[in-house]
Amino acid sequence: MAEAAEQPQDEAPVEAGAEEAVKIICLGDSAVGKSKLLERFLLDGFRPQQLSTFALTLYRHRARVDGKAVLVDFWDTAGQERFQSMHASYYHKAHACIMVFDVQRKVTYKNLNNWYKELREFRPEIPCIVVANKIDADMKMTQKSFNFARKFSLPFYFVSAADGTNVVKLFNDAIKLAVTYKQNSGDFMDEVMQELESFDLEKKSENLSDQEESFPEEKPPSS
Ligand SMILES: Nc1nc2c(ncn2[C@@H]2O[C@H](COP(=O)(O)OP(=O)(O)OP(=O)(O)O)[C@@H](O)[C@H]2O)c(=O)[nH]1
Ligand SMILES: [Mg+2]
Repeated sequence: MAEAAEQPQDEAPVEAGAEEAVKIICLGDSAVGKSKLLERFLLDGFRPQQLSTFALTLYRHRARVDGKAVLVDFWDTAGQERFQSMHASYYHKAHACIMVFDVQRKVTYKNLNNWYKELREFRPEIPCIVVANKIDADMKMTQKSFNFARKFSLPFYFVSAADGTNVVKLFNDAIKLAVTYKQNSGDFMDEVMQELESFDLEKKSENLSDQEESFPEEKPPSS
């Protein structure tokens, strides 16, 4: 069962019982169905009406991968342009990405180029799944070839949040990819971040020991 988390966090802490924690982001234009897909997966339901996501909604989910308990933070981001300034935080320390378009609106497919470009600026190597949503509304679309995924060698799924087609498979595969990525991460940006963080820590502890040394030892008062 999922819980809506209140505050965005940098990285999910590995809670008691969980052996791994990953962050998965859902990206794509407004109204392509990101929230509905998450709702279908996490709550196994679909309500046709809902407000467009305001900035961000976080969901925490517990999963099992190869017998290990995994804590998953899903970041259901807002596709509306007015939330552009939030994007850097969406990508920060993400381990996998689900990029959605709406088979009924060509512009949302075209805009994958922009989403993908931005994703790669922030996260050059994380796994990314391309998702064609709303196939229930037009099954003929599954006969069409969408070259975007092939061009970048990305996995591609036809799904429907409305009737549930492929939704469980999509999210379970995304979780597996995120865990594998985190465990084998040779991501250059991750390494740079880790270096910087430990460099900062070293500097702080050096400063601390300098200070310690400069304090004269306390002597008992003489007399
Ligand atoms: N027919 C059909 N409609 C869908 C499907 N998924 C979503 N919708 C509809 O598309 C609309 C937008 O869905 P949302 O999930 O709110 O879209 P979103 O991508 O989260 O949009 P933002 O939060 O604005 O970024 C809603 O009216 C849904 O009912 C689907 O699989 N089939
Ligand atoms: Mg939404």
